[in-house]
Amino acid sequence: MKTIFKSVFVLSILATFLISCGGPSSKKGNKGALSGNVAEKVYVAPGEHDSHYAFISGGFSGQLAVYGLPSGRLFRVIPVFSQDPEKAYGYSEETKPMLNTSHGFVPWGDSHHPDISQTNGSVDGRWVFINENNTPRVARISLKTFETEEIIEIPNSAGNHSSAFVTENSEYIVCGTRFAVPFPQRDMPIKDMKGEFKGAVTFLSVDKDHGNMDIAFQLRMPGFNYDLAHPGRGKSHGWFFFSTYNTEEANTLMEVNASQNDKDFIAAINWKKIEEYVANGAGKKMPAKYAHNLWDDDTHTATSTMKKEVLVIDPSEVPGAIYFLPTAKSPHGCDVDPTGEYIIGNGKLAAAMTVHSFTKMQKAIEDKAFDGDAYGIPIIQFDAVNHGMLQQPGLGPLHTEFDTRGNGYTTFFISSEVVKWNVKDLTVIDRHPVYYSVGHLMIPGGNSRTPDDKYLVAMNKITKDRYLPTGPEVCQSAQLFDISGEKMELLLDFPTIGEPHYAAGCAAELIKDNTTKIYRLDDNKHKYAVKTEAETKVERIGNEVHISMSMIRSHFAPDNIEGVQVGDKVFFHVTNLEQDYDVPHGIAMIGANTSELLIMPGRTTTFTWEPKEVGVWPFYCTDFCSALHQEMQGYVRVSPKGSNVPISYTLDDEIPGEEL
Ligand code: K7E
Ligand code: CUA
Repeated sequence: MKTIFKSVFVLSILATFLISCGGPSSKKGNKGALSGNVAEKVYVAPGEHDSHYAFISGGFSGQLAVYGLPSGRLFRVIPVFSQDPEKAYGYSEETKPMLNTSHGFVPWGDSHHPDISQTNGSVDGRWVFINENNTPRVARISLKTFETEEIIEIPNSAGNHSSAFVTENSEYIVCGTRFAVPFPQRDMPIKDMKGEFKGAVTFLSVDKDHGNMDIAFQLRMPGFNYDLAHPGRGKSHGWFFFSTYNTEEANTLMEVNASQNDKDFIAAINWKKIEEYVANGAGKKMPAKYAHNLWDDDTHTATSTMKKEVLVIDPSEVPGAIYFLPTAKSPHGCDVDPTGEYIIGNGKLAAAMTVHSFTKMQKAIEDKAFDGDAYGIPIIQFDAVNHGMLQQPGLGPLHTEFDTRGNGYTTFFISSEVVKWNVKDLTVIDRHPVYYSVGHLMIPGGNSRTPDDKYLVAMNKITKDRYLPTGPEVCQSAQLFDISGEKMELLLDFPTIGEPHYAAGCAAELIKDNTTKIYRLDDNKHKYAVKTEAETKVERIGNEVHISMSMIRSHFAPDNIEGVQVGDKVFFHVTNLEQDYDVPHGIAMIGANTSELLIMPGRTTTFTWEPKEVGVWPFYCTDFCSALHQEMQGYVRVSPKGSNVPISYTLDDEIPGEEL
């Protein structure tokens, strides 16, 4: 009863705060913050570079946006899980396979947690991984090209939320299901879920050289909701920690251990030990259907392969590899400090935050200091694993990041603040309001042994009066803090695209000198690539017309095409012959139901057009590429179906390649 009362109390506080958006929101702005001194700290002079990259998730936009810090300037939106007509992602024939799933072509996704690949416990700037929550997937984005190179679907999962967090040598990326579901899926009464539904926790392996992902194994965990996760590091490398919530199953657990019923669990998973079990034959291959989509940088084309089975392991097969750590209450974030010693449960509905000790955990396992089990998984006694509680830190803790000086920084959604505290001593050092209802926060190099002690970005759900109004929907926003001193200093507000759930950041040096500037034409192995204008051509195959076209400042070859008929399906395979940095061309065709193409130097891309009316129809370059950009245009003549106008094509009245 007492527990229920407490929950109701906390929930009603939550409701009150949500309605009034109280606390700091009632105070107007923070005008003093932008004194000259502070403005200088975020001022990046024209032509200068920012010192850090920030990759901020787009949430329901499905994408990942790239910002500079400290300026907060938006550089690019990388399309990942959603179609993007600006870049033709998910529209061009080459990129459509990236969005294939076991449910067919899915044009949208919900991206949450980006994480940068790591080597020796530090971010290495090679790839960003990011999860998709709705149709469970994980994507890998190249930090050379800033393009999505791979997407793998996660079977037996539903709401891939505790993902895509990376271990300290990028051995694995994890995916924990947010929703417990029948595993494998089947038709069954929902009311019988208890004990019947399961929670898939999936480990994706990452190829050391190319980053390619594969499902190494999938744990069929009890049917809790696996909300967030972080890897062990340093001394706890080899372990992964997942927060869980789910009231229904918590009620079931009351039978297992009645004294723990106001706590959920952090699941501690020893993946190194599970690797050994797998090497010795643990697990069963189970039928499953999931898409694995891979971009090929030689052919400039993605392929989608439907995979058919997955290695499933039940916890009973791997004794000594999985434990539950009781954690107050309905924890959201599950965070591990840079030393790997402290595991923090951000209990949304708890008055105090749980800090567990890895050293104590190991001792407790050795001593078998257990408090029963949940579905066969030992529950470690709370006092045997708990380092201590951070008392009264704020209301509604969600996420914690760290610096290298022993401090944690936690966001409080309800009291709208970031709180700095000493992780070992469990003392609050500083608190600073944010505007408003903060979710995640990010310190560049977070989720590693070597976070950067300079900046902190708070990602806020509500903006209210912070910016010029834009109708009922106000943009979401991020706030930049300087954390180099004892007190946090608010430096800057900047708007974000979509909902910023989480972000990953690193020093610009790690990335900026490795960036791809062009694609070498000589290396282009696209089936319809042309290396010179002489190779361009137009071919009819039944009712398909394939145009192998080139583009270079400032014309298309060919630029006049005849012999196309109503009812044809016309493929524009277009190669950008430029070999200079930053000279893309675009191409758009009147009435095409796809999008324009934006084609980088040396690359070949395809769109389709199905002309519905006879006439002479123009196409043009969509990217202002030279002083003669407006002249970069051409025509396609469309004749009636069955017409005897032959296929012909020219540039300046000549067939391309002849006497040009
Ligand atoms: Cu927004 Cu990490 Cu999906 Cu918390 S989650 S806020
Ligand atoms: Cu090419 Cu504009």
